[in-house]
Amino acid sequence: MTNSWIERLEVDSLLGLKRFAVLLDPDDAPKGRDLEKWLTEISNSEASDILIGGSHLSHGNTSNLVIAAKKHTDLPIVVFPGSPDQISDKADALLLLSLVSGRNADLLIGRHVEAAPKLMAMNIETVATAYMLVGDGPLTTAAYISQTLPIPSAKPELAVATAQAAILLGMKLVYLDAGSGAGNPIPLEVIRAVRKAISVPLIVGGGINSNEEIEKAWEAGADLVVLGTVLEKSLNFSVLKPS
Ligand code: 1GP
Repeated sequence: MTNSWIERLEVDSLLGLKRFAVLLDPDDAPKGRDLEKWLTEISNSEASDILIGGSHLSHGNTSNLVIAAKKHTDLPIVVFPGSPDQISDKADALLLLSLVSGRNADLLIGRHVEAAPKLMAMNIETVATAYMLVGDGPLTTAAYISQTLPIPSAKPELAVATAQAAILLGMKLVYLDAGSGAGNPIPLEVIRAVRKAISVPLIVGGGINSNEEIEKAWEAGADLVVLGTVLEKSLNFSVLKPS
């Protein structure tokens, strides 16, 4: 029997069972009854997972949102932390992100050293994740906050070499992110090239706004597509329906 979140994603990836996750940003997520209604709607949708976290929080609290969300959904809740203070042992898993597209040592190993003693003392599944920002549109919060340059969209070979290096370093998952609210999603050629080069599960997110874009990302090789901004603005899945 497979129990861990990453094992289930690995199995789905092998079987070609495509998934999508809703990302809740603790700064912008609804509260109280609205949160309850939204989580019920997410649970009744075809969403497979809920991600919680953000690259920059002004007032939101990841741990509190995880606790609130757990009361209203049985979907797996995975922390997508922008910093060690977003760690929560109430979630089902935590993506231990290394920003391998950048050269900011703090986000490659520094924050992990800070977080490791806390994580080791917690009973939470951590998933070593190669987090890659890709894109050349307007500056995203993720690129600004991380003070890193994304991989250029027109250089799939750079994305491939970066993902391969991460796999050789033992990472279990690759997350290609155009950045929250990005003008353009990750180019399909980049998804295809990375998919061909690696066999671990592949997450794709950033700037995905429609069912058509979800399907295209899946067809190109994404196993799990993440939707944040588009649903956060409307709290309604009908915005994803083709017009
Ligand atoms: C951001 O991949 C996620 O890290 C989701 O992006 O908010 O643009 O959907 P959006």
